[in-house]
Amino acid sequence: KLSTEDFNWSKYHTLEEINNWLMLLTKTYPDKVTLVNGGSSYEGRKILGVKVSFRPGNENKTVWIDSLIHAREWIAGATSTFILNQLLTSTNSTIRSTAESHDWYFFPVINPDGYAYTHSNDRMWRKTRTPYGRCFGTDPNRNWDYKWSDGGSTNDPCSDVYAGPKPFSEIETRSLSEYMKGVAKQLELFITFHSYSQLMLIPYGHTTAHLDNYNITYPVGLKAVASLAQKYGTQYSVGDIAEIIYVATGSNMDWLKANYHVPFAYAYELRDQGQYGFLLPTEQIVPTGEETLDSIITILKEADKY
Ligand code: ING
Ligand code: ZN
Repeated sequence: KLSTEDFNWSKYHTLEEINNWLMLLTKTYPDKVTLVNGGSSYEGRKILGVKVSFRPGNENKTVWIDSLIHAREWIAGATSTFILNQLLTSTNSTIRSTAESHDWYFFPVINPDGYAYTHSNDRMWRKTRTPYGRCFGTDPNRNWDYKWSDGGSTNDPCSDVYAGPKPFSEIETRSLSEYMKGVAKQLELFITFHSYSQLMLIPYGHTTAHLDNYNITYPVGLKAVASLAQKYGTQYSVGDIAEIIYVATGSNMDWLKANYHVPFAYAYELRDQGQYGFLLPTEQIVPTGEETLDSIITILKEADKY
């Protein structure tokens, strides 16, 4: 019989393994973990997530964590599932109190078709799998309806940063956005995991102008990356998307931040800085998860003051 013990962080898992583990969690922690359906994909898969609440019924400050909007960024999914597991099983008192004083939404694989394709056909696939002429896929992090196609994307369906024929052309982004609308008002913190480069990115991607509460989110980001560095010395930089990597429009983070004013929103570019890139060795999954969780605990310690 399958148990949650059969899932581990010594390897990268397939979509099926991740989804089976999420379903197992709801059976193992029926009063704390609820399976939620965030939407669907072009090829008919579900975008599965879980809601975690240790004090159901209360209106707790809520954290959103998603990953694998880009299929090849495998460490992103391994990190979000690692953190989810720690929140449920850790006996460390700081982790326990952070876990139990918030509600959590986890969506480990928000581009399920692309992720399945990185296992079956092309390890370096990034986009969805919708056919567009002789090419496939839209960049799901260029397809959201805020400043859509306003820089840092293309109208070429063969490009890895194709914005799609129109905003929310992809069922993945359209259906997940509908789900997010329902929970957005409760969110204190939004986190989306990407790889790689070791950066902590703050909205927005269309402009280097600082967002309204940059004077709070930037220093909190600096504290977060300082705590991230403590265990393994991993160095991150913090800044605006447009300032510290490149102009990029149509991301899920910018759409959420612009429409719902979620106080804290960060996109992580996880390990490494290019030595292995998307092919981060499995030995680095656990350390990446640990240091990233440390940074999230720091963010919440600060964010809860506001
Ligand atoms: N980087 C992200 C990308 O979509 C990003 C950076 C994050 C842009 C959040 C906008 C918003 O290009 C990778 N590696 O995918
Ligand atoms: Zn990415």
